[in-house]
Amino acid sequence: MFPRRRTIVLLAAALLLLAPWPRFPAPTAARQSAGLPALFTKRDVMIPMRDGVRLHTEIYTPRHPSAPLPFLITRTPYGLGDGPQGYSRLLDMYRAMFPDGGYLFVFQDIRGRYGSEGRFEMNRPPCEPPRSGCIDEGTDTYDTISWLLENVPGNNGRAGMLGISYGGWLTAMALLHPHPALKAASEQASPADMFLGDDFHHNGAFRLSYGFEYAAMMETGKENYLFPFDRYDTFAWYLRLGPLSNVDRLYLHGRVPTWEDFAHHPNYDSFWQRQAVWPYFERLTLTVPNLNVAGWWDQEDFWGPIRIYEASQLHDVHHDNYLVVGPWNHGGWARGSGSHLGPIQFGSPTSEYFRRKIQAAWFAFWLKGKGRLPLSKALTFQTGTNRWIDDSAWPPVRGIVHQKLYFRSGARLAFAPPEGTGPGAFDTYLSDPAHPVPYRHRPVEETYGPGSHWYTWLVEDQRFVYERPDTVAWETPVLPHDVTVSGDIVAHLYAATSGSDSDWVVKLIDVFPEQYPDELHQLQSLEAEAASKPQSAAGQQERALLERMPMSGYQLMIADEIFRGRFRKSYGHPEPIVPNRVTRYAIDLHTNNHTFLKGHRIMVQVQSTWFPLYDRNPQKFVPNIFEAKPADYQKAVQRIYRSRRYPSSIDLPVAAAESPARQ
Ligand code: PG9
Repeated sequence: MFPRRRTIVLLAAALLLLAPWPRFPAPTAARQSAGLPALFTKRDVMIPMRDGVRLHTEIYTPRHPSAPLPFLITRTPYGLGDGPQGYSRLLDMYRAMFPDGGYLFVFQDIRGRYGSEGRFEMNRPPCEPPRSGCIDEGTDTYDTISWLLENVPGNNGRAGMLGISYGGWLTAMALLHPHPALKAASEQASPADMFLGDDFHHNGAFRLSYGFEYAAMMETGKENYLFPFDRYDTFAWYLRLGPLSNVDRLYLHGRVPTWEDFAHHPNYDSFWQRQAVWPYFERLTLTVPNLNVAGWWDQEDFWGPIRIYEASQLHDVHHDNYLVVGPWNHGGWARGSGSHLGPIQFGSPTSEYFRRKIQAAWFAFWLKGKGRLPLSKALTFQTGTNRWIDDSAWPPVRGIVHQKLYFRSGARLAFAPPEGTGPGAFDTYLSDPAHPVPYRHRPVEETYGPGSHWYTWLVEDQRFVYERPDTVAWETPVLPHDVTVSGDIVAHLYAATSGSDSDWVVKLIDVFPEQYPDELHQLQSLEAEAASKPQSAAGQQERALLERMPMSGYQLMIADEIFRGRFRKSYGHPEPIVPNRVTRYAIDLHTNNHTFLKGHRIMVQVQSTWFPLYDRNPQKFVPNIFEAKPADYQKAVQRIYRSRRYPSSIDLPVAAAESPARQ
């Protein structure tokens, strides 16, 4: 197929699991794992599963334990990423848990990946109901725990499990039929449904660049692999690719199973349904306390952890279901200080806080009987005001009023509905698949390639597409008071297209003041820091970033989503759109906790392409977009209505005290 680039294998794993976004370089591996051999002894074992397959596992035992210890297990498809002393770099993520005596830390390659035997299957569906001879990631975890209890001395008979993303999904799988010794878990950024909301599709729209690059990375060999693009700007590469059928014809030749699944299951059929985890959680009574963790700007799996939390709520009779959401990108809570994401400042080290005060306390409470639970139910970081809020329910119900923010004439947004403008009032644009809207600034580097801006694209300043002819926008006047939005946001679009299929992208944006007061202050303090610590690379890079991306007038996406029109009635049975007929779309913009501060404005942008993250909708209905021909891709005239009869709007859960209705 294509040449392997083993030299970057570890880099990809590190990008996925360990490194902060590449603008701010990670500490070197040597510095990261410094001191670990003095603290732990390492054992490398192959643990047999019930079908005879053996899984490569590393076990780290504290050198001077004062009491029997619980296991803390992380399973991964990305390799254990040995540092220079042969110690897993994953161990470094748990430093906040070392001081109180530590754990018997266990890291395992899953079936078919890196040092483990067996066959890898992407998100292998669970054996449901369990039956003899059937293996899944849950049975592999179960067998691992049984082996550990019998073969590792000094354990206290308890195990905990956590992981991020694929590792979060593996943790979720372990909760369906848990081992009796599994006493605490933390599912972090687990995908919950690859067709509806996570890595591979959102509302049925295919995540082209992610799906293609991830499938190639995982299924070209046993170890991570980066596809050898011949263009640095992959926007240009994907555009030149043409229709999706060219992926197999030119590059993959039917050899990457997950790509074949994408192409042969274009609708929400039993393939995707069996793999989706949220329905299993809807039927489950949780018996293991689980801390679901998500990041507001998670570029991969925000939908999943929220959906698993919501599904687990249905039968949470033992009060075992918890949620933490912070101002993070994918896995951002596990690394760095979390005091900012790209240029967005949070006023405190949110990731360090999570690791020390929440995650470490969570496992110490359940596995060692130490301390107190660090949250009552749902701990969310409210952006804008930049503070943690501990709620007894999520979404919060008390003190919230649901307000509609209407699209109005003159590019305005208002809490009052349109008046007397008749059915015909709309804004219009031409969507051309030959000139799609980029989802992030070009050049669009390879997703996990060196220098990639993938990690922060959700906080990029949206001015780079604002006022493009194929993007429309509406905004409020400058807010005279704070508007806090806590809970679930839904966009209601009344839209028409001249085509017979269409994508609708809705972005809810916080527009910073034109003279952003903090900016000068931030620059001054960074300059002072750089002057006092000339070696401080981070300070210099931040300053450069601030200088390049001034916050004055910044357009920060708070919520966003795409909807593929063919699925408006059913994800299983797509239907053409009637051209030029006004059609109503309800688009879930997910849950949030954000304050649009006094002096800011609220903006909504709508567009019909988001490339190459999402494949281009041909805008002409075809049964399977993976088989669309070049001639199927057509321009379409799009209309977004904002009349009394067709009042497009955004439903916002607004803090009652600040509700515009009460002003
Ligand atoms: N978002 C990645 C992933 C998880 C599960 C399946 C496919 C992709 C990850 O970061 O692990």
